Amino acid sequence: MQRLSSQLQQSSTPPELASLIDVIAVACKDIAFRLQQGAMSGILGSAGEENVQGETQKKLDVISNDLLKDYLLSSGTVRALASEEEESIVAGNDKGGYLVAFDPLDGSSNIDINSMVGTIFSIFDAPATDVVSEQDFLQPGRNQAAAGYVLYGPSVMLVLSTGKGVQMYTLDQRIGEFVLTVEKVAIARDTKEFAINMSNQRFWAEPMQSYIADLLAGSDGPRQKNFNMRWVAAMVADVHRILCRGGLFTYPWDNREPDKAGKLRLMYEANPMGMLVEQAGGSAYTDTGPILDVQPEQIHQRVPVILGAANEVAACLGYHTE
Ligand code: AFP
Repeated sequence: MQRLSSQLQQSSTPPELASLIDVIAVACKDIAFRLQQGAMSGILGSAGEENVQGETQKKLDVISNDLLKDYLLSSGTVRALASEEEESIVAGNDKGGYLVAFDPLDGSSNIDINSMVGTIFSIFDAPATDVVSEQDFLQPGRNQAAAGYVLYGPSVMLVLSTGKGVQMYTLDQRIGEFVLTVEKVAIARDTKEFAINMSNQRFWAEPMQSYIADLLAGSDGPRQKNFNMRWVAAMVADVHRILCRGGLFTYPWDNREPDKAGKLRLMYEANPMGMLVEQAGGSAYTDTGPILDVQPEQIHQRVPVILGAANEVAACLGYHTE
């Protein structure tokens, strides 16, 4: 089985980018260990603080954020970083070749019920300028040099794209290394499975209500086939399922907070997942266009998300253009 570092070398990944990805992998192995210790590692429960999103932080949100920051800032490869848990960007090494945006622990409301969570990361080339600012992060996701996530599930998996398709690695606990287990991820164009939080149904815009109603109508309805539904409440786990067996995932705009474009964050959730899904032959859209073409306006910007099987995403978008 090929280890992560040799696979990156073999696929001609720029050495500094390969080194950065390896650092992220090491940091996530450390997070995985603490998660697997559960209650014994004192990581459960709330940290008693709110983050910049106004969300109550779990202890492991704080621990994983601090851990990732330490690893990244001491790697020498990171010019600056942005995190879901940090109000503004954190400057790194002046000579660092990359910018990193990350969600240190996506799905953290699942921690205390021993359900799946993950770390999501997005990597851009550092700017040529002397001084780095938030403005340097505000570039469309199509510019990403790499994107990926680590899913802390029954097995710990690293899923990665450097722009040459999508590969999956599994943590081999015997040697403590990520080894290549899927060389080329491909999402089927059609599906019979969708993921959405149905409890928000009455708050969605009419096109999404109509689209989902037609899925639920099954073989008796206009789609003339039955659909299955899944919702893990961790984007990283729902997207992993789609990369493994297809499907459509959406977290649409809703009118609970009409000024918010959606719940998911562009820079460190929608963009990295959008790169992975597109590189695997799927589609990733907001309700108006490809996620990777969105010009960001601030690092914690939110967007509505519709991603997965290309034909099913097109079918969903069709309700929005009718
Ligand atoms: P948390 O990290 O606060 O648990 O939120 C996870 C998330 O951002 C994303 O990973 C899920 O798809 C989505 O929120 C779940 O949202 P709901 O709890 O509203 O279903």
